[in-house]
Amino acid sequence: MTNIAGKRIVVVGAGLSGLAVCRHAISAGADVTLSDRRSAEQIPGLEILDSRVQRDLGGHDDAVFQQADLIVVSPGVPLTVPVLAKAIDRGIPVWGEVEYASRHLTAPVIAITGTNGKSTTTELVGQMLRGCGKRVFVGGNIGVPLIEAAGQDVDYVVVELSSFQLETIDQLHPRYALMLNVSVDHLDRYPDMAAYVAAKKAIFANQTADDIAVLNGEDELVMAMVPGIDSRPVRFSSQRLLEQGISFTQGTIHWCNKGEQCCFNTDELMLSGLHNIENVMAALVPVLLEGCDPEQAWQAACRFTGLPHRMVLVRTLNGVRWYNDSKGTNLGSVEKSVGGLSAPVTLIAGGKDKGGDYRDIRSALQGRVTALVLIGQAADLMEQAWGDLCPIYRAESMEQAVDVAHKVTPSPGQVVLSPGCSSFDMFKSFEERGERFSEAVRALHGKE
Ligand code: UMA
Ligand code: ADP
Repeated sequence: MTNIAGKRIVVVGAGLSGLAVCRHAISAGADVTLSDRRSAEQIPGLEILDSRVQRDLGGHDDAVFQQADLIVVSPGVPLTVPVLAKAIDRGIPVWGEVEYASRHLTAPVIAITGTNGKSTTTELVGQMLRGCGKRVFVGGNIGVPLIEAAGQDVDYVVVELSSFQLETIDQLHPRYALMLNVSVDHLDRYPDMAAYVAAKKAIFANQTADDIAVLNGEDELVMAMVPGIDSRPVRFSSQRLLEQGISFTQGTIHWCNKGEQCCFNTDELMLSGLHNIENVMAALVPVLLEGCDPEQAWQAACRFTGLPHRMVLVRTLNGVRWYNDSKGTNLGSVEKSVGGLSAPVTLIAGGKDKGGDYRDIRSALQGRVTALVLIGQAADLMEQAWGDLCPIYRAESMEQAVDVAHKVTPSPGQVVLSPGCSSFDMFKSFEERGERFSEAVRALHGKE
């Protein structure tokens, strides 16, 4: 536990993470300044923040940063921001909100990362542990800052970690670190794929031989990390039966660990898709290794219907099924979502470009996607990459995109919003984007 009483702490970013750190640090007796490039009137929730927190708003004041004993940075703030880069050069410690939180936790940490499936797997681990009678905190990138776990009397802390959060850890030490998969994402923040992979790999940095690394045995980029990992690897595979680890073949998940074995019938799951079976397998590993009852854990997995905005069927109208996959924010997730559907599919995609190559998923779209409705900043790049696959339509708003999709999709057929981009060019968040889509779909007239 780190004593921060009397320390000068600068908290950077007044979003969920920054405001939560301010609340914690001020009540722990620190001298706290909140710094944000936005001005006070642009920051929701500032009016109820403790008045003892000093404010450096409408920009980041170099003088404030250079006098800090510790800087705690929000995940959305890159370390290349000049005031931060200068503070790092001068040797001032810069921690992320996750590192700061990890210094105030007492329960063992189960940490989940990967390019896709993090939130689903995090929620599954939480629900399975709770189904087995454990007291659990679930948070991190899933939407609840990790620092909220401080002081909670729980058996486990289950945390979803993004690459942004992993960039700024120092001593975070997960008992279990899950690496689900790695594919192209966030190349608008990282100079190249190697830098993104390195950020992800930091999840294992402080693990020792007593800890567990849960690894996707079929993912080359994940398995390439193994030589640098000191913890015990446990693999999962959706392609072949493993002698040790957890694997899926012919409708059954097999768990084999040091002579202990059990099987689970995946027809009982409400989640669909091979990717979700991978998520369930990864989630089962810490739960089973902690000695929880396999049957109780499995029943909890079977009750889980999935998180909002991940391939949710909004409605069926005139024989057309409308899916909201607004959380499909990178190409790997669009590939999985569209790959699970059969033609004819109208895909609504686009948003804020993250620097990947849209041609990478052409084979998943070809023969399935029969119309594309493009929105947002990435529309031109998508049209260049996919323009020859099917007819392309442009829309200026979500309502217009839904209207076009309604006109061009044959029945029976499917429409899916799986943008492959972040939402920030047109919406506040992926949640707002998904809600606007769902509302527009519900407003369409026709026969259910
Ligand atoms: N800001 C500055 N200076 C800068 C840049 C930003 O002051 O140079 C300020 C902004 O004005 C804003 C604040 O920083 O006021 C926002 O900080 P933030 O983006 O870290 O937002 P939080 O609300 O703290 O949310 C963060 C995560 N956001 C990001 O990583 C971008 C949330 O993940 C997470 O749920 C939350 O912490 C709690 O842990 C969201 C996300 O989009 C869902 N994550 C990415 C993803 O999943 O792809 C990684
Ligand atoms: P994350 O938190 O990593 O963004 P989510 O659990 O929110 O992941 O799922 C987002 C989208 O990613 C889903 O709608 C689905 O299309 C895709 N997805 C989920 N799990 C996986 C997986 N294991 N492998 C590849 N894609 C996945």
